[in-house]
Amino acid sequence: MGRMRNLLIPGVDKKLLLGDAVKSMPDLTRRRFITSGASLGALTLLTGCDVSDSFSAEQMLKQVSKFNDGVQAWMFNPNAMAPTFSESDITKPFPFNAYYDVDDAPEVDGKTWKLEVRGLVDNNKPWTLEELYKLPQVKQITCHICVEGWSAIGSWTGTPLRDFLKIIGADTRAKYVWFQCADKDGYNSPLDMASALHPQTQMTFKFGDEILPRAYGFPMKIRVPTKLGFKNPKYVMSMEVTNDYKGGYWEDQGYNSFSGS
Ligand SMILES: Nc1nc2c(c(=O)[nH]1)N[C@H]1C(S)=C(S)[C@@H](COP(=O)(O)O)O[C@H]1N2
Ligand SMILES: [Mo]
Repeated sequence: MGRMRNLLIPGVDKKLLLGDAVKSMPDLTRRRFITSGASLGALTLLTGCDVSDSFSAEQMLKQVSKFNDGVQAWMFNPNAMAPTFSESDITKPFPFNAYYDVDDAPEVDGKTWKLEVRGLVDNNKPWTLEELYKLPQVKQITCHICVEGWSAIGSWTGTPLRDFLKIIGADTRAKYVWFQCADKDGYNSPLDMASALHPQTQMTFKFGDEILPRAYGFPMKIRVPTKLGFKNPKYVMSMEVTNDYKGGYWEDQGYNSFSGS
C-alpha cells in the first residue's frame, strides 16, 4: 500500500497530468499551486476530482481549465472552510494509510496513555484520555485527501484544537504546533499556527461515532480538513508549541509543509 499507489493510476502519467494542469491555470493560481508543492493531492484538493483512471484525469483537466483566479482558492486561504458532507456521502470502507501495513499500526494503551504538552504554554500538565473526553466535542464530515492521489469522505468527532490551545494557555503568536506520534520508526508533523487555530482543526477522538479505531489513530489524531492527509497525524503522543521548525516525516522527504491552505 502507501507510496506505490502513486504509480498505479491506470493510463495516467502523473507528471504529464500535473504539467497539463499547470498550463491551463490562470497566473495567480499557477503561482500558488507551484509554491504549495504542485502535487497530485493538491490538484485533487483544488478540483474535488479523485483521479483513478484516464477518464477522471480528463475530467480534472476540464475542471482546471474552468478556473479563474479567486474562485477556487479556498485551499490557499487560511480563513476558508473545507467543504462538509452528509452521512450518506461517507466512504465505506474508509481507507487505512501509513508507511506500513495496518497490522503494524501502533497499539496504544488508552489507560496509561497521556497527551504530553510542551513548549510555549502556561500549563504543561499531561492529559489522560478520560480528561480529554470530558471536553466539548463537535462532529465533522469532511474529505480526506492524500498526496498520493486518493480521497475519501469520513466523519470525525472531537475537540477543536483552538479550544484546547486556549485551555492550556498556548502562546498563539508562536509559529507552530508540532505533533509527535507513537509509530515505531517515528512520525511527526509541524502545523502552522494559523491552521492550528482554524475552526475546523480538531483533536479527534471518534471516527464514525465510535471511539477512534486503532487503524485510524487511537487514541487521538489531529484532523485538519484544510490540509492534505499527511498533515493529519494519528497516534499522537505529544504536542509542542514552538517557534522552531522541527520537520516532519513527509516534510523531510520533500513534501511541502504548507500542504493545503
Ligand atoms: N502517525 C501517523 N500518522 C499519519 C500517517 C502515518 O503513517 N503515521 N500517515 C498519514 C497519511 S499520508 C495519511 S493519507 C493519513 C491516513 O489516515 P487514515 O489511515 O485514517 O486514512 O494519515 C496520516 N497520518
Ligand atoms: Mo497520505
